[in-house]
Parts: sequence; C-alpha cells; structure tokens
Amino acid sequence: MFGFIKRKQKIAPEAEIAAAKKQPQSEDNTTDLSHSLEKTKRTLSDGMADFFLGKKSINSDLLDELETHLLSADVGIDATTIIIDELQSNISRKAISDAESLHLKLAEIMKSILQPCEQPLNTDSAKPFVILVVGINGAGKTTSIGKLAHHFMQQGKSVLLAAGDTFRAAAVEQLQEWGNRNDVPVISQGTGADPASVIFDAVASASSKNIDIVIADTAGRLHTQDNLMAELAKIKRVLGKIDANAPHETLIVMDASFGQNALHQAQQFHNSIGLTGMAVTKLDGTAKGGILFSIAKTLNLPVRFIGVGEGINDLRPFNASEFVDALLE
Ligand SMILES: Nc1nc2c(ncn2[C@@H]2O[C@H](COP(=O)(O)OP(=O)(O)O)[C@@H](O)[C@H]2O)c(=O)[nH]1
Ligand SMILES: [Mg+2]
Repeated sequence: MFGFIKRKQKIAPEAEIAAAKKQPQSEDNTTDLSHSLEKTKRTLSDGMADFFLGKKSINSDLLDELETHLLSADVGIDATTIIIDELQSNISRKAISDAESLHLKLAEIMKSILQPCEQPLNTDSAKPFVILVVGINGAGKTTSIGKLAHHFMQQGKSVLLAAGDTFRAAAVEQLQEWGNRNDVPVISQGTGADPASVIFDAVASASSKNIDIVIADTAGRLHTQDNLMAELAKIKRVLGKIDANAPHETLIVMDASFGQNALHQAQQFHNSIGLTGMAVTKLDGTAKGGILFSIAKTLNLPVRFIGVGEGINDLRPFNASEFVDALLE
C-alpha cells in the first residue's frame, strides 16, 4: 500500500523547500496520518494480524505479545502497564470477548492516555504572541517554524520570524528561505549576533507592525551545555521586558526517533528553562511513535503539534483521537 511514495533522503534546505512546494494537499487527513505512521504501526501490529483477524483467541499469551509490541514502539513502561492491566481486567470480566471489542477497548484506553496532552496552542491571548522554539540540533526546529508560519497564515494570522540561531550563517539563510516561501518577514542580524537582541528586535518590530505572531528560532543545544541553557534563560528574561508574559509559548521541538532519549532531553530543558509545549517531529521516519504515550505519562506538557514529513503541510495540531485511530487503522 502506498509503496509509490518514496522516503526522501536528507537534502539541502533549498531542495527541501522546492520539494515542499510540490507537496500535494490531501483532504483526507486520517489516511495521510495513517500512512505517515506506517513504521510505528508495523511495530505495533507485527504478528498481531492473525489475532485482529479473529483467528487467534484472547488470552494472556496474546497480551504478552501486545505488551512486547507496545514496548518496542517506545510506548514506555507506565503507559504499557496501564494498557495491559486495563485490557486484562476487561477480559477477566468478559467485557472483551473478540478481536473487535479488544480493538475498540485498546483504542479507548490509548486515547484516554493521550487526551491530556491534546491542548491546541491558542495564540489569541497576546499580540504579538511570541513563540520561542528550542531543542537540540537537528530536531527539526527551523523546518517546523517554516511549517508553523504556513499553519498560522492559513488561519489568517500575520507572522514574523526571528533568526535567533546566530551560530551558523546557514541557519539564518535557512530561516530566510522559509520566510520567502511563506512571504513573511524575517528579522536577523547575521552570524554571531546576540540571539536575545535579535529576538527582542523582532518582537519590537512585530509590535510596531501590528503583527499577530512572532516565532523565534534558536540554535540547537544540549541540556548539559550550561552556558547555552543560560542563553535561553537570558532570551526569556529580555523578552519579559517587552511583555511580562513573553514568551507566551516556549516550545520544544523533539525528534521522535530519539525515543526515550528525546523524552529525557525534554525533561531537562523543562527543568532548566520551563517549557509550555512540545512539537514532536519525524513521526513518519520512526518506529518509535509510541513515544507520545511516554510523553503523556511522564511529562506533564501539551503536545501542540506533530511533524509527519518534510513538506510545508506536514506539521499538524496534535489530536489524540485522530492519532490513535491512524495507529490502529
Ligand atoms: N521526515 C521528517 N523530516 C523532518 C521533520 N521535521 C524536520 N525534518 C528534517 O530534519 C532535518 C533537520 O531539520 P532542521 O529544521 O534543520 O533542524 P534544527 O537543527 O532543529 O533547526 C531537515 O532535513 C528536515 O527536513 C519531520 O517531521 N519528518
Ligand atoms: Mg535550525
């Protein structure tokens, strides 16, 4: 199924944007999502087909098997235990008797685990609403900012981007390309500039132009790099001088393919600078999509968006029900 859609290789930002322009827009999001989550789906359901086709009876062997699959997909111990225990108790009191009722119950439990993370980002509380984007190198920050700009523009909002990754010249250029692509202004001061100053200027400029949303890029960093974490804290402090509530969203972008490690990184970022939301990227390229369940059980943070590809439309607001339906489809 869908074998004609080939995975793209890592490519330069220019080519990536050109490719994004050609992305077809599908109206059927669930089918799309289901296709994007193919690798995780396979891990979850490998060897389970016989069962879901009703050819295997419901017993503890089956639950053991399901448990292994859930753990392999990085659903994590806590969420897996909840799922298996709940299924077991339903089986014991005969509330589940066939493949269909198990499928329905499994979906219901999985949705209930993810539901608390479904808190869409509302940008109406401030103008400009400032989103500070943080995370490790390569997580997908800049790409996600490009997609986010598109997302907000489609909602009729005006957007301005701040090139706060001043570490490498290429980073500013990459953001500028996304700015061109979306036809939104990009405020930058070039390589080596103080990111706090760039982002401060961007917010001041957005205020004067009556722009709705500022999205600020930052250089990738590890939570162990104290000086770089202090730099993020400084950005937040400086922004607070314009608006005590800014940044209104501190969004970590994390790469799902890092699985439990990404979770650990996010926890450390949260402890160090305080996060208000997450965007989980590259769910299309990994079998570790179950990480969202781990996130739900261990990090008390909203998952605002999920990234399911490299194209401009491949970032979507997180919807727990849609996600589980796509996984179990
Ligand atoms: N397959 C896939 N690739 C992604 C996704 N998000 C970002 N990428 C790719 O990840 C790479 C690094 O992204 P970039 O935005 O430069 O990361 P940054 O260092 O955090 O700014 C690029 O090749 C992106 O196209 C996603 O959701 N799916
Ligand atoms: Mg970047």
